[in-house]
Amino acid sequence: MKAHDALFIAGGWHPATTGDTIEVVNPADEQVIATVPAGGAAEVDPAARAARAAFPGWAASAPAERAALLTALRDQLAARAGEIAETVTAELGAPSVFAQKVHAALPVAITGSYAELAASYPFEERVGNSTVLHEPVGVVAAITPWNYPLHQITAKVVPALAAGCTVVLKPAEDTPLVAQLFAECVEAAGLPAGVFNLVTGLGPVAGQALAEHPGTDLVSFTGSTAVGRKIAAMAGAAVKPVALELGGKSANVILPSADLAKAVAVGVGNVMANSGQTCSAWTRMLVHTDYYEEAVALAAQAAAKYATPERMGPLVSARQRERVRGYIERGLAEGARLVAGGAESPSYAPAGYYVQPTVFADVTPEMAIAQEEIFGPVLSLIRYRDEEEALEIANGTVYGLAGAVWAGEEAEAAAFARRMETGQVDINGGRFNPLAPFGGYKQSGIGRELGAYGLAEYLHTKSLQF
Ligand code: TXE
Repeated sequence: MKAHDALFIAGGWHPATTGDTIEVVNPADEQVIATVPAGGAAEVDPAARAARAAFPGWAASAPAERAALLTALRDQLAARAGEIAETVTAELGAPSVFAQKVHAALPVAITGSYAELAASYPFEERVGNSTVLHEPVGVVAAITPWNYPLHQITAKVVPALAAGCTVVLKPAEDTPLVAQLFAECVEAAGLPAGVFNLVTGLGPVAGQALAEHPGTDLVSFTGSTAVGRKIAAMAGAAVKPVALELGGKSANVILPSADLAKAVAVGVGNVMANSGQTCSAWTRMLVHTDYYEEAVALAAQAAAKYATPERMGPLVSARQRERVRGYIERGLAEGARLVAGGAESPSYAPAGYYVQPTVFADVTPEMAIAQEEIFGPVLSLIRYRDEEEALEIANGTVYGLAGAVWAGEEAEAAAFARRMETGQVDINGGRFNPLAPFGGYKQSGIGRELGAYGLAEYLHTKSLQF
């Protein structure tokens, strides 16, 4: 795996001052595949200054010009999709088909959608006797996680650039290689120097220095609730706006009129995708008591089909595997019934941070496995007696990121979805829409990503009265 021993600042690759490095490990075989620089405050500062210096010119550029450059960036990402997929497989462990279809393809679609939006967005509107201007907020500090490493980068960086902001990115230390590839694509697309800067490094060092830097005007963070809370507290003290995409514990509500077999099969697939490392995953399956045992049997069968390295990769790190195993053991200790998988390593994976696709039945709403984000391939089936109880359980966590509802008629499912305290609900399976807003209610976060909603996060609103 090719890696840069440098950071991308002010349009060029520069070595880190300390010489500190981070080892990148392939989670499928536990081998070190590359090292990248571990930047700190000494690297964040010039990156933030470069972004500041580039801001006036980029902010004043015509939206059509930014659109053209983002189209060029999309083309670069598309041209290098194979290499991107291989890189995500190497540093995250994603099976190659999933890496191609999701990890490499989604960022191309999203970058394309913002290239179009940049050209058509109403940056200026007339409201009565006022002209309302939507102006870029300035220098954006983007801090991203490892679970969908390139998607998380494009979902922040591209709308920020479309809005006219400049960016310093601190990607997750587990998956810095695809971030370096992204920087190469930015360079090749011909974006002006300093508009995008990359500082690889550790969260509490480079991440914190970036979030706290007085030269960054907004922090956009995706990751754990614990770190999100720290960033929000720091930003609160500095009166700096934040956008936070945090955890989830989404409910998949299967109403009695639904096609049970389909709802269970799609629901299990949703949880097992990306080895369960998806913030929006439908980790709680809510089934009416009359259909409950049938759903348990279907879910156990469906989960067993994911127990191959081609269908399910490892978790990202040894630390993440320990977290997930801890939750499986906690589920057993709390009295949940294990119907598929378990905490032991799967027999097909002698090395690597694998866990088995796991299903728990007889989960009650107050159990830790029904309340806390596990971030692994673990599904909890919860029983309900009537719709009101289903709603209470669905809304009964501190999170509210996503969810699903299944019913015989879409209208019935949608009526239930309207009462859910959550940011995005798939009706009878739904279909991904890159223009639809994505983000959380309650402790799942602040702000929205994707589409015009994601672009608006990076804009100030100014009004001129006539
Ligand atoms: O996240 P962290 P971790 C959840 C999921 C997972 C758990 C832990 O439940 O099991 O979080 O994952 C940077 N100041 N999600 O430990 O630490 C860090 O370098 C500034 C949900 O990997 O929050 C990385 O770039 N930045 C999730 C990013 O924050 C800091 C995706 C995320 O890492 C920092 C990932 C600090 N003090 C995990 N400390 C989702 N919502 O999709 C760390 N970072």
